Amino acid sequence: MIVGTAGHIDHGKTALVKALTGIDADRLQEEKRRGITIDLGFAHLELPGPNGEKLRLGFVDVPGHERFVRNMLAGVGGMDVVLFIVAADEGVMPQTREHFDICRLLGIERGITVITKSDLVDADALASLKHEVSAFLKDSFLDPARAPMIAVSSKTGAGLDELKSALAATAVAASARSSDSFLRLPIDRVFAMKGFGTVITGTLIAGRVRKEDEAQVFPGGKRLRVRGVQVHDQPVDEARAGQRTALNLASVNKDELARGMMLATPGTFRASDRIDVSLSLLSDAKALKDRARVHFHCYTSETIAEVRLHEAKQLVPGESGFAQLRLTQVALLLPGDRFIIRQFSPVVTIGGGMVLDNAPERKSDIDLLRLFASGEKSSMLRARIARRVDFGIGLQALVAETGMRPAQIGQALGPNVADKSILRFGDLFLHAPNFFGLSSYTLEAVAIFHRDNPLSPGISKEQLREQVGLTLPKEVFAAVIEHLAREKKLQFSGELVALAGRSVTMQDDEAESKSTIENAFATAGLKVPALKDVLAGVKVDKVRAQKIVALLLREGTLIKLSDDLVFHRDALRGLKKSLTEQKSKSDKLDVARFKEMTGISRKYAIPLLEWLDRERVTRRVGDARVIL
Ligand SMILES: Nc1nc2c(ncn2[C@@H]2O[C@H](COP(=O)(O)OP(=O)(O)OP(=O)(O)O)[C@@H](O)[C@H]2O)c(=O)[nH]1
Ligand SMILES: [Mg+2]
Repeated sequence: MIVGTAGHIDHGKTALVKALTGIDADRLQEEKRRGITIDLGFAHLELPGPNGEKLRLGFVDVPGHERFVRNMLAGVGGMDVVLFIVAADEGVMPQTREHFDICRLLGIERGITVITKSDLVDADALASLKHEVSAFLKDSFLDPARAPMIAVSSKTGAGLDELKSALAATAVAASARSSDSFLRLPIDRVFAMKGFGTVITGTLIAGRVRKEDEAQVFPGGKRLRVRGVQVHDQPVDEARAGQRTALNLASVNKDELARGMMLATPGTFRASDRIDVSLSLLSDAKALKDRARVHFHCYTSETIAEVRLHEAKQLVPGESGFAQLRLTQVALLLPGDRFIIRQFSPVVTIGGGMVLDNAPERKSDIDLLRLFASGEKSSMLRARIARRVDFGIGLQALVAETGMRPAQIGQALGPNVADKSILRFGDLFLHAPNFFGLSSYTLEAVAIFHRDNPLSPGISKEQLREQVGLTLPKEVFAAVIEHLAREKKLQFSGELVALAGRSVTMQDDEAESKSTIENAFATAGLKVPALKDVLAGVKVDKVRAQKIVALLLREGTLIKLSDDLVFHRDALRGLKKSLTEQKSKSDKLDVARFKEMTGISRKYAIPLLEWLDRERVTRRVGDARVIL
């Protein structure tokens, strides 16, 4: 669990962390000198839980100064519980409001309101301040009706014990981050350590990381190896979600890494430069115009984004809507990630929201975004499949789009695959209506082919795929034609696809020509006529005559040895048979003896012998052949 501070400058955040943990989270020289926090500070504390268990809490202390809100934003993303701090002598101040807005917009669910410096005011003043703060927090996650409000003094120690037990109870009630999901670690510090090399730190927001693991850093995608893992300055075998984590990394230079990058499970995710989001504007912000530029903050990353509003020309203060953010710098973002936007200039927090889609289509669909926002997993997955229409979507891409584990996806889609509303081919998912649409389109394409090519027994699979759509994934096309074959709508013969039950339809003159050609070769034996002479004698035109020859070749009635040399199947069968019978008499066969035996000319003898070699009836040995 990560406990974080929030609140106005000088309200005693760092002093409180020190009073609770004994650790001074102001680690920079300049911070000590100026007496203010500039960047994130870290501490940790072990507390007895309400049921006697040991709670290990990591602390992130943030700066209150308005100029360092961006540093505050880099720390707040990993917080599970916030200590919301208001000084008793000052009450609600500008960054009290801004930090409160940020916590709300980020959807932080648990917290404790801590009134600090209670030693500086009397009981009456404290009571009226509590009243003021309660009114301020009304209806929020910190509303005193549901979250504790405790007055403390870091100076005298008053209220600290009460705060510790409230903290233990709150931490136990907060839901733990998932260690079972893929690793994501937003980097908040990078430094080089003598004898160690590059070290990064961050709050592990999801998954786990072990020594010797490989990880990938976004943006950039560089792969690195984890040499060592520490949690709260102690070496450990494994760090888990919700822990402050330091990693010693191999194969990377300090200069290649920076705050804002994210370490993740390798080979799983893609960085995006466009995200569809739900966006809320604070009620005291100015209206947000379509195409406005804003500062975008998510976890430790920040970049400039252009807002494209999906529903209106502007977003009114206090309202929410769907938008696309076009990021200047790509980032690894997943649905459910919360972010903050700040006005381009002057820089103040104006709103925030949630990532809904890291792989938007060219044109975003509001109904789809509404569905994504609802958070219902299996209908969200179905919609992600359906929007890829005929192409379907692979498991890998679904993982990258959702951050869900492959097994989780398989499980969530199980009922849909079972009732065949979603079809699964290997790792590819397709929406059933698209599949059936493709099937009837394919069937139609085959029918059209038959209509245009009555003398052809079928269309080749490759040609059919071109007809249906070359960009279609191979698996989808294969699944479609196999499905149609199972349904007995298509039949295959080798590479050819035909409508089931379909045979070549011939007109009378074509049928007559077919037998003329066949007879010419059947009666010629091995002394075959030239093909063109045979074709010259048929009734049909040249184009149709060629098609009939192609048909005879495909059927196997005629066999082609070279361009103008064609034999009837029976003649070649006879030749093979007589050669096999010759075998016992003499196993050597030269061209002269072959000619004498078959009575054919040299012109035909050579191609025939070569054909016999190919057919493994004979094998060439020097100038002669052996019969096999
Ligand atoms: N009397 C009194 N003084 C306090 C108490 N807590 C903090 N202070 C003083 O208030 C000043 C500011 O305290 P910090 O803890 O640095 O305040 P902060 O909220 O961390 O300030 P930033 O990090 O700069 O936003 C210091 O001089 C503290 O000694 C308290 O409970 N009682
Ligand atoms: Mg401080």
